[in-house]
Amino acid sequence: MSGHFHINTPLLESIKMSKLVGTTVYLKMENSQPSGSFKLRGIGHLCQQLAAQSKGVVCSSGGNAGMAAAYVARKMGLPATIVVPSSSPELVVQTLRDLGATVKIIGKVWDDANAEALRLVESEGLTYVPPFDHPLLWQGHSTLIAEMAACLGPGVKPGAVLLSVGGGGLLCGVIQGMKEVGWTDVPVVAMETVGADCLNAAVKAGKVVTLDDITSEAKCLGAKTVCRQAFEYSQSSQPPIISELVTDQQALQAMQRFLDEERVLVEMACGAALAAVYSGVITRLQSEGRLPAALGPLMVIVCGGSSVNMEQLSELAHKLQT
Ligand code: PLV
Repeated sequence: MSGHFHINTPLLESIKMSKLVGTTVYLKMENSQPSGSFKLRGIGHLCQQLAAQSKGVVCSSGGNAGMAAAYVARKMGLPATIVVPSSSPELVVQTLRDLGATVKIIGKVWDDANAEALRLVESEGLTYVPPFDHPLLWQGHSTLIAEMAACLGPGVKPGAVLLSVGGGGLLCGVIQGMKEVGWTDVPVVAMETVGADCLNAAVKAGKVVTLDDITSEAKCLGAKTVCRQAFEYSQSSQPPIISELVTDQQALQAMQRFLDEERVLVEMACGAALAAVYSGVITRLQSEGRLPAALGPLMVIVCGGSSVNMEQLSELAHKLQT
């Protein structure tokens, strides 16, 4: 993937988290991508493949996919229209405008915004940039696993990979990358918040299901239906996927603790993954025998932080009363 837009992000050891779980914890700092999240990997790749001759791109997004699409379009000299739901914070809309995008606020949740984006593809002839459901996105996201493997060195396998799930694009990319580097026996802990739990609901039902509504504050995880490929991966055991939930309160507490201890502000979508460490999900899985007691290094994907600022953080704290 030559001439790409994303950067090779740092892999940092967290002393405090390592102490807490009793194994080395590595943080893959995707929040340090120029657009603020891992989405730049997949969307950069997709746009390079599909949008070179385009008259413009349109992306439906809870925030981060839109920021990545707007960033890439700007670099490619293309106009970008980003459709976000009304649940997206004002700071996201402002960032998108700063990136030169046209912003449309449509509907209550991402699924509503997506219907409008698809309409614009038809009526305006724009190139559709999906936020999570496309093989080119997964191929782009998979590069983060190749980077991790290169950092760990030959022959070193992690104990588990920890990430959060919205529509499942990150999960698909990570699984693809893990297959490529031979980590098919390494479990993936897939985190969602209660109320934005489309993968967990599908795993429980044994089929893809559509949630009635998104009631979690982790709006960037707020897809009502998980993509089919992510569900299919969850049904295979190579690698095994463990789907777990935390509450919004736990995700928020994780954000606050990460800010205090690691000096990095991330958003709720990312707090969901961090909460697996801070709220004891990893140690519970070990005690249940679903993760080995002697766990190898834990790889945590710090997926993003562009949908939050200090004002937003205190609003969340107020709303969730912690
Ligand atoms: N956010 C998507 C989908 O929203 C978006 O439009 O930006 N972590 C962060 C910081 C994210 O922004 C997202 C997705 C995820 C994790 C989950 O990734 P996914 O959707 O590929 O599972 C509705």
